[in-house]
Amino acid sequence: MDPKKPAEAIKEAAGAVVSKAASLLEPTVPGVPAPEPPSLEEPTQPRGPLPPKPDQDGPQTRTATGAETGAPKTAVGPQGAHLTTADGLRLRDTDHSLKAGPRGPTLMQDHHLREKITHFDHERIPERVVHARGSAAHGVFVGYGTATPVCRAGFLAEGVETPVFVRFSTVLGSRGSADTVRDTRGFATKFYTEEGTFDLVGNNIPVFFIQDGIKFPDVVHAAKPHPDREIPQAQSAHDTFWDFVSLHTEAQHHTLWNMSDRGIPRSFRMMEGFGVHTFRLTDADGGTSLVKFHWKPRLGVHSLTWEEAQLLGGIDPDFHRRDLADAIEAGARPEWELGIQVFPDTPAQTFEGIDLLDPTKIVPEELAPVQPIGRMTLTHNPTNFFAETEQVAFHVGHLVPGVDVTDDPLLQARLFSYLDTQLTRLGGPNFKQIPINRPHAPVNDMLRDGFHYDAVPGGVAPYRPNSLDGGCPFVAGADEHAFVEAPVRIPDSAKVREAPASFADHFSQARLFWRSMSPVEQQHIVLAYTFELGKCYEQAIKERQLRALANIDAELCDRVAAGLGLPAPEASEPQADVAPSPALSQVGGEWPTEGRMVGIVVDADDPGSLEGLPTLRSAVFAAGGVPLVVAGHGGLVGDGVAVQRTFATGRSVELDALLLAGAPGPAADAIPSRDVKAGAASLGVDPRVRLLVEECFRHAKAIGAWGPGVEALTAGGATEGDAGVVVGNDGETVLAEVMGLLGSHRAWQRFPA
Ligand code: HDE
Repeated sequence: MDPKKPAEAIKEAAGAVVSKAASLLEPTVPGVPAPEPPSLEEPTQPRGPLPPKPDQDGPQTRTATGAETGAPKTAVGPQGAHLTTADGLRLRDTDHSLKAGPRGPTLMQDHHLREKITHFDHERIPERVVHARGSAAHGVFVGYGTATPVCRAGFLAEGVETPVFVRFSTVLGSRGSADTVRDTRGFATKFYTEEGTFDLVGNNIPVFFIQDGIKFPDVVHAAKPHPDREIPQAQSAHDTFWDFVSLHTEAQHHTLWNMSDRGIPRSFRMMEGFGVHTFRLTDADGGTSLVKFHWKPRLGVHSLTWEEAQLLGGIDPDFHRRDLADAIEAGARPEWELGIQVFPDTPAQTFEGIDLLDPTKIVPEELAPVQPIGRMTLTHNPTNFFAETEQVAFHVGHLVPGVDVTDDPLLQARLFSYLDTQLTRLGGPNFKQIPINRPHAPVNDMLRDGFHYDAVPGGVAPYRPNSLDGGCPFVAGADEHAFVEAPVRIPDSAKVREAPASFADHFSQARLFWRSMSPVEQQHIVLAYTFELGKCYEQAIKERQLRALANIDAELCDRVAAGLGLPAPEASEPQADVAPSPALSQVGGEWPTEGRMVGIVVDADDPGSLEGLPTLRSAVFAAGGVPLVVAGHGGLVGDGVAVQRTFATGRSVELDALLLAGAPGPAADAIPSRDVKAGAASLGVDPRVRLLVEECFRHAKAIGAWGPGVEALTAGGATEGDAGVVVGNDGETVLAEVMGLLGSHRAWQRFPA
């Protein structure tokens, strides 16, 4: 690390660059569907396409070989005011096919019909075999320069700004699956650096199920839906998954993370990211270090409760996708610091006895602190999902000078897979010429032809050596930004299919993770195992998994066994006395609350409830939150304040905190046969409001009430004095306290011990 400059000063400078890079947007509640409001009647005056929304951005307009074109980004979208064929021929009619008379057969010569249908028939491409469900955003990375002593990569130098595109994903589900399932999340970042594209293709969990890439098809086949009935979708609560992980016990550490709250993140914005493998960095003099990459979210690491996750699967399967896009649209730009744990590059490639080539192991931050090296801010939503989020192609082999791979056998297999998979998914070898994948560095690759080749190479000699093209392209030296593999010495060895002895420890770090959790997090883990194993049909699989749990921790095993109604087995391996790593717990800190959803329940018929509502909304924005006004009917309330959710459309699980400004009686649609949430007939407060309070309370969210709102609070079973419940004289005072409580994410004391 560079000792010359105080880290805070560097971070501040980086922050200034980011704010400059991102244009300021007016705070807004989510749901602005178009750049300008549509007219009620169908428009008839020809006009060009509308511009993208202010929160959207697209790939830079580069040529297929990386040159800046200077063209506006709209140049790659539809042009002109009139409907045309794909060849630009203007069309007079797209509603009727060309027929032999109004009742006659359709004519083969109708090119427009055939082109329109043919293109439609081929709109779908194969989804990713894993990580099919994802969402992405554009942003900027600014290097602090603190990595320069260990890494020569230009994009890590102080103040260097690099455009990035980040895609978050679940692993198991299909493209249309729910966001909030219990699963690992992908966290893949494309840095468009001037030295070539660098991809950091990581996850939100720092370890992996397997130690050798050859097992990847096995773990994925086991975790995907059963091949006979193709169920269940997007989840691990089924026999084949637990069959595999209970037999292949190196998967136990990752599985434990999945069963923890990390498996159900509150938001992509509130996830850590990890490179998982150890990488090798090279400094300007060729010196090397081993490192692990970490993304640390500014908002902290937070999770849903399991009940929230399940409800959201039905109520808003797009919860994470919506949250990311809404936050960026609202100006709450997600931010992470990139950090590294640095280890000496010794021949053993271990640190404090931990094998750095084993991707089922972490190095606790207490042993090797994460040192910040730059900051990433996501500033814009993609303009088009397919063009960008679907077609982006990451690859762990996309490296830049200064960043190299290690011999981690999982990483080695990935180096093959990511090129290969795109051949099927993106239809040939030229996917790097798709706009979102185009490098921002000049490309002269001698790769030629194939499906969808966009570049138009001049010359006649795509080979080396040549004299016909003047010898071009030339190879570069290390001093001319060439990538030079670190000349790592390979120990004298024989060809074997075998793992090092150190890879045989499958339980000590799982135990370390379990022991690092707070009691409430341990409780969530026990419940998750009990739920998932409870969904398995085969008794033997449950028993086998309990044996693995016994080797992790006897108490964990006992508690899960009790829930399953099975005897807890004894450990079959000696248990290491591992020290906990407090950095692994998500509980106990204070974090910023930007972009948090604050519901404000009002009584549209009670002026007292609506008093000061505009000021309160502004105060929520000013505190960094996003206010959602919830009322008995849509449209406007009070002095023209827009309603975002009605009692019928709103649900507690969308909210991070709840403010009760009124105690509305049953609205006109509070009829169980119309809205199941209305439940049994109730007196006083609308039953949906009662449910809102009950659920927010059960999920340990901050709740505030004042004036008539106190009656709604009581109707939902909460009272002043309960943990995380604020009662005050006016909305703004209550809001201030509620936002303070939100800083710790939940009122943790409310969970049963
Ligand atoms: Fe991947 N993985 N993976 N993976 N992976 C893919 O590439 C693969 C692994 C990760 O948003 C695929 O373009 C193998 C570890 C992310 O587009 C595929 C092995 C980690 C994404 C593939 C692994 C990851 C992928 C599917 C074992 C965390 C989504 C489509 C050797 C460090 C990237 C694609 C995106 C995607 C193969 C293991 C993360 C098939 C063979 C470990 C975040 O190539």
